[in-house]
Amino acid sequence: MTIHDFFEAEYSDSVNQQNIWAVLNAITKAAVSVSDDLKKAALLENVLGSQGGQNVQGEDQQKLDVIADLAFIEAFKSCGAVTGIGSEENEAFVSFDTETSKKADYVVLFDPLDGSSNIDVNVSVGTIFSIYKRLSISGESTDLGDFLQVGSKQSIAGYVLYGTSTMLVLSWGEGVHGFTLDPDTNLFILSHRNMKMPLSSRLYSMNEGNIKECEPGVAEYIAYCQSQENDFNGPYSGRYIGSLVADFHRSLIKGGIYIYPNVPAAPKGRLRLLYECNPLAFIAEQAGGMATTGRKRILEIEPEALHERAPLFIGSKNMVEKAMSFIS
Ligand code: AFP
Repeated sequence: MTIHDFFEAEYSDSVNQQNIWAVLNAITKAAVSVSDDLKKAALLENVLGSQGGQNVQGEDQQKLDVIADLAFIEAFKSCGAVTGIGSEENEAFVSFDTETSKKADYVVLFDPLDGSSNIDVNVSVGTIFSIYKRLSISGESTDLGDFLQVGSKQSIAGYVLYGTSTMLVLSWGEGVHGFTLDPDTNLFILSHRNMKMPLSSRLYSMNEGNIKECEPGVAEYIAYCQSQENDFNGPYSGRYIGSLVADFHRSLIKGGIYIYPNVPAAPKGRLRLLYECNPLAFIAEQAGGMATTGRKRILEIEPEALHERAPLFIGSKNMVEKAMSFIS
């Protein structure tokens, strides 16, 4: 079943169905284009490598960050249902400001190419997105308030994983569903219906290079995972790809916990609340998992800035609860 047919059959809000499908359709189109670019990247000129600049976060921009950003912006702009976007690669939100888009109902926040430092070594990367209903008045330009909504208000959250296959995983608040791109037809086909995250597993995921720098509770939890005195009576396996989407997707399917805590180099965590933590938190909860800062539910944070960061403890419910029990 194609994503379109599944959406038509299962999405229960008939008033908004047509408009929000236009947004999702834009995402599938841009994802196919980015997936193609990634597959051919090493064979094309001017696609691999650094763009030579930094984004608003002070991180090196890869050429593919920019290519993916433009592909998604163009798809959203032309779909007619999006009034503006916020992206990791743009300092301010972008208001589309045509007569049609001023009347459009939705804003989208996204990270066009998460884990892009992994592209040159042929490791999985992803696109993460959040769709919200605008709060501003229809017919006027979108404003910052449309983008600074609490994560629990997301209309649809999801990600595209460009891995051994390209997959789109999403939730509109009625479970989590996964679609695999059929490269022969360029259609996303339902492959994972009603995904559920295992309540626990023996997998933990963290950049352990930071272990001596983080607060004691995090190091104590990792020591617990590595000890003989844990719930499995033996060491867990460590798995860290460095592409959040790929690390999260593994947890969704096999169970596990992913932790990116506060560290001195990133005192509020490294990951961005609005287009990394919130969408994945929404998916995690819909799949029966959990997402917190270590102290507070991610989906209840009132955002204050477009690119704000948050510490993230996400994954299997029992594991996130256990990790939190070590944090004072
Ligand atoms: P990039 O998109 O800039 O490569 O950042 C990737 C990321 O936001 C996330 O996908 C990784 O899990 C995390 O950063 C990796 O950070 P460290 O290199 O500090 O472990």
